[in-house]
Amino acid sequence: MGVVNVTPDSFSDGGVWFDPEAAIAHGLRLWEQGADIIDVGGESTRPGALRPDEPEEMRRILRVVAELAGAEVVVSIDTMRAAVAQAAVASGARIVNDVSGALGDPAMAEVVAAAGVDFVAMHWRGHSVDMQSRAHYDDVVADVCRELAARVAALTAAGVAPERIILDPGLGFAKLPEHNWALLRALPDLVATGHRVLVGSSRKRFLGLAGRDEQTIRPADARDIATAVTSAYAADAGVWGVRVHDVVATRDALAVRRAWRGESEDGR
Ligand code: PMM
Repeated sequence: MGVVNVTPDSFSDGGVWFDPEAAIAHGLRLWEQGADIIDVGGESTRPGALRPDEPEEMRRILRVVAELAGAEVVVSIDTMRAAVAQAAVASGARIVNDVSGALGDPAMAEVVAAAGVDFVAMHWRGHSVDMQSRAHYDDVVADVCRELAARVAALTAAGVAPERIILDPGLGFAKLPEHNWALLRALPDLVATGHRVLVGSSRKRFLGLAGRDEQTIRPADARDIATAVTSAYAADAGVWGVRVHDVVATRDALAVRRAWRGESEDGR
């Protein structure tokens, strides 16, 4: 899954693809580079971020979704708003990626159930403005698995088919670095739920800190090698997808993994 943030303020690429034309061109480029899905988002979720209002979020994403979908690209819409999800699906999006797991908008589960599309339910504890104050766990793996299971129960009760639900541990969302690493180690537990699993480690701060400290942390634009390594390990753990900014690096990592294992190309 390649990332197209149509935002002025995302932590890793904020502002670069804010112009719709640039965002569309970027999505097409990531698709040509071998992404299987392009994830279009109009709201930054960086720690401390303030939310755009709904008309502004719609304005940012709708043309980008429509043009990419019109070019036969498989598009997911990264939104916490039911109305935005609904409009994006009407414009051709095939997956709704909700970092709040349908907690952010009480209408989301019903909209997704009615649309009959895939739904990414990410682990989330509250909006970005103060989410890091919620990074408290007894046992991060058990707590995240339990809170995700509660989302699955709520979604299926609203009519979402269980096989449509993709689970995501929500790396960096109300998580400290040690929480992210524990969740990555426990990916097989999430895979064992039988749901498809998506992982979003790309360019996140904890990867900048691997083997470094606060003084020597890799900047966001120097975290793509670290990201690609996590893509290969995530594939080993059996995940369905990885959400990344640099598609070429992850495709390379996955090609090396396949060759190492004596597997053939996956056809794209
Ligand atoms: N992370 C971000 C945004 N959307 N969606 C899913 N499913 N999982 C994630 O980990 C995730 C996400 C934040 O990263 P960005 O600002 O680089 O897009």
